Amino acid sequence: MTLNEIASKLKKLKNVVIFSHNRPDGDTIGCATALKLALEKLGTNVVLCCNALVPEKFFYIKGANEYKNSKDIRGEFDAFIAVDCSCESMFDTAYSLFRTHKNTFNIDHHISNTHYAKNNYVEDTGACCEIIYKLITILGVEICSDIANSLLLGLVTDTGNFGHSNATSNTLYCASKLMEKGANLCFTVKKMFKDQSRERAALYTRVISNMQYYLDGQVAVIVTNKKDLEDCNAVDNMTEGFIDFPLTVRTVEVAISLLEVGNLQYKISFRSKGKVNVNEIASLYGGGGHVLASGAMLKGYKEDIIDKLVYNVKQRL
Ligand SMILES: [Mn+2]
Repeated sequence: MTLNEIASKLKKLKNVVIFSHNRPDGDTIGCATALKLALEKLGTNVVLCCNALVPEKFFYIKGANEYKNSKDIRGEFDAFIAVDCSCESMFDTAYSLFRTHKNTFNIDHHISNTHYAKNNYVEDTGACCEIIYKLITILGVEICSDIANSLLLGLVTDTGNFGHSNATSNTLYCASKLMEKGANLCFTVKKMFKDQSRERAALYTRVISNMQYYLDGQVAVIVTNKKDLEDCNAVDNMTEGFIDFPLTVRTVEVAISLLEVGNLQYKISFRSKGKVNVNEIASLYGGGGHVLASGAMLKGYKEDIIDKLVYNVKQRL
């Protein structure tokens, strides 16, 4: 399906729910809030859904504090729309609501996308917000400063401040257009990367100081245990961005982060400098993402999980 076809279908809707993924990041929030504002300008009623708490640092974005849990969403809707969600599990428990609708949309930029909706549009862009920028342009909606700030948030966070290899000339073109429309780049970067709590800083130094190397330093692993969170008075969404540090070590080709989310259950994030396709590794465990950045959920003892994942990297180096 083309983006033009998606746009003409969206134009006919009067009442929709937009879904953001679990552990919401700047891209999924930027996409959802921007699309909400754009559809509202066309007269559509929009509800935002996410079954995880949205971190407060995103509340400067218009609409970011209006998300509802799927169990609180009732009534009739013309469609359900997912943004930046690559697969069913990325919705977490909200998928049980999403799957009930006959008219669903999946707008995403993950190459591992499973095309789980009735209407799917997947394009390999740096940030999903690049797709939403194009979509809003096709819809003919004037981009106001609120929409511009939402979309710039996604561009900045998913491309690591325009520094990851997924940042393209199109990413910068979009950013330039959004700044013309009133998006504040300096403020966005400060909010996302230069404004952390002391609790997060304490957790970061603790987790990083326990970093372990494998395969002659080609793999670096960091682990955030429940105990680390407790001792630092921190919450699990504060670990976002931790994985960037191990990858800065010269010898490291792949960085792996384990976050203890339950009893013998870990959320795994992978980052690669390019030699190893970490989307492949995440896919082995029902996860996915991008070639250089991916994630999965694994059960078991952390030592066993690390052994297994280091072995998976070794096979690909
Ligand atoms: Mn994204």
